Amino acid sequence: MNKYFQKKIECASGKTLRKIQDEKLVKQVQHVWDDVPYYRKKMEAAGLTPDDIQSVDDLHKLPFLSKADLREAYPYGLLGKPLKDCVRIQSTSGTTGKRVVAFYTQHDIDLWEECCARAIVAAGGTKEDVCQVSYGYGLFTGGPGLNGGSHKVGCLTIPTSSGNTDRQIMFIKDLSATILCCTPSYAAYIGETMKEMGLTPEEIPLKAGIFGAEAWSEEMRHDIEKTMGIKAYDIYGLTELSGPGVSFECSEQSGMHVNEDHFIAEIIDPETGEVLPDGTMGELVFTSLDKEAFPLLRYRTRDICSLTHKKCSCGRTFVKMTRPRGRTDDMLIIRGVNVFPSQIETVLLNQGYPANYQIIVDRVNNTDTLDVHVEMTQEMFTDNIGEISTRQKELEDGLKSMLGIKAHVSLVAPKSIARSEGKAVRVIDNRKI
Ligand code: DLL
Repeated sequence: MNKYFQKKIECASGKTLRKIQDEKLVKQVQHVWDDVPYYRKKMEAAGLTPDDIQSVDDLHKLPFLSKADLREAYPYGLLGKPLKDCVRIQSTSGTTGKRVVAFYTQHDIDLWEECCARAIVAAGGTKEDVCQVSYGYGLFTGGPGLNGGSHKVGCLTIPTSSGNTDRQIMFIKDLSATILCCTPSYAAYIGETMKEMGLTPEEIPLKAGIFGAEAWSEEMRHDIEKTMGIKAYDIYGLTELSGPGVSFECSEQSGMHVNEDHFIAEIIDPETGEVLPDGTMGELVFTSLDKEAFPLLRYRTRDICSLTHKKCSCGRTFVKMTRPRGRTDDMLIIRGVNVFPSQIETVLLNQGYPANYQIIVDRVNNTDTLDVHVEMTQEMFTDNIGEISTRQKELEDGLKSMLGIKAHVSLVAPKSIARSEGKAVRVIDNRKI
């Protein structure tokens, strides 16, 4: 049976949704024009006034906003409300430059938590459930977002945050947690540890997982589902737009429904900015329709995916986005060829390896090199050199046919690659150092 947190809106007709978006967009454009001088200047530079935006059909006229704008406007330049009306900030880790600091009014937080509640209910959550939130808490949006969503659904919430894996497993067992929320790489690690403890899927009380915040593959989903005996749902979001819950997966597990009453999604050609049709891969762009404190219009996420309006068996009418295959800034260009870490992961998992790997890119004698360190499972582990080199060759062949370029594979001992409790760091690009 399909369940909804807010059925009326989640299953609204296309016409109703469109009307909501038209009305909210007009209001939001007026809001940024009146209250965000940075945005007003951008609109003026594009020769626009709020009158030019009468409906979603006019969205394409608005200028894009990018991470560079956020950096330039840091920290208050994009604020849409006086600070006295804001109640919280969240922030990104800032590994690639200045942190993004996003501001929230209480209204913004309520809507964000509702989005997360929709995701939890779509994963089968009810007030009978025990929801363990193992995303990091604090400045990162994962913990606070899912925590708030879990409260709204009425689940008993266990706010473990990330880390201390033995304690995570203890709570799952002792308090019979039924839903686990964390990054997919941490879920894989928790699953691996459970297996080592001798726990079978039948002995694990979990029934569902809500995993996101980083790119992961279908193969990784199957592995986690098998180890824990659960159904694993994807969830997407970014700090700039609120956090997790911008989109979420339903029982069909084939892409994530965008909460279209709050966000308009577009796919553009990252080079030209041209809006692309359904089914075409490109850069995801979002317009937030109700954010008061940090309203972003046509924000370029740098995530690569496509959209589909195909009817979904769950009954929701929201457009679906495919799982992001990576980010434009994640994409490695190796000897002129575009390579996404997710493509490498697919080959590894298809050949029975765990998702514990590291990609090392370097430049030697002016030529890019691609080395992939892959962990063997305990069952594969051997000191038979011949067997290892046969395996390495098989992986190199698989990578060649997936990527079109040669990669060098090194098989390494089980447990020799560091595990992640949050977002995994898979790529070391020495060319940038
Ligand atoms: O990662 C918000 C989040 C928390 C989403 C918990 C889901 C669950 P940021 O730290 O700002 O926010 O990072 C946002 O992470 O632009 C994507 O590149 C990536 N990302 C988020 N969810 C997914 C996903 C949170 N399901 C950036 N699949 C985004 C692939 C994802 N990438």
